[in-house]
Amino acid sequence: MASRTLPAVYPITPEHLRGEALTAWARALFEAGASLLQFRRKTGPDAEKLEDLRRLVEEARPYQARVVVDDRVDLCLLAGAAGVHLGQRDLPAPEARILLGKEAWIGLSTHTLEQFEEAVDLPVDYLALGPVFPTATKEGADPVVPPLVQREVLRRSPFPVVAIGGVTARKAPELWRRGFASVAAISAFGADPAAAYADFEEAAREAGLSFPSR
Ligand code: 3NM
Repeated sequence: MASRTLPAVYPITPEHLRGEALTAWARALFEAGASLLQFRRKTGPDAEKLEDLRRLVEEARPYQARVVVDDRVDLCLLAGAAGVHLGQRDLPAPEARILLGKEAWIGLSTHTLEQFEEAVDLPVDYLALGPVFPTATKEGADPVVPPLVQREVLRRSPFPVVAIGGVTARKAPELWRRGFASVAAISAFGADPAAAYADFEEAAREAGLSFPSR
């Protein structure tokens, strides 16, 4: 499905950003050209998550950008977000697909070859594989996926694969060259998202990827 093509860069919201600070952070990314954003919030009240997510979905609309929600199918439905990114302990992808329908984007996190093998027949649009580098952002992150496993997943995956974990604009070209369709990051976009996005864009151009920006 052409409309399901993943952009080369996939920013994820930092945990600490709330309310207007979060909206401003996202707006800077949409302005800079980001067409896909993940809302990730592990802490705090659900009502606050829903309110912030609704604001992000509104913010994305004029840019025709998509907001995907980490873990939470219920919040995705309530906010009219574009899809959900599932972890290994969330609702199974077939059940998420039943609730969200054909049009929704569904991504799934994988961390091992075994998890990848279980994912290949699932009704998902993309897989994430990570961490590809050490990361301090995710609590209880898995061990770094060995390069051999990365290669095997990239060789066999029927879905586009997103690299995650410790990704920076400097490290992104190596990942695109390995065959990752996209790179996802949190801390790389933390402080100055527009400047970070521009760095990724420049790295992509140097790597010979087409990189639409507004
Ligand atoms: N998932 P940063 S690593 C959210 O391995 C997340 O699946 C991971 O943050 C995985 O870009 C990770 O700051 C943290 O390293 C990514």
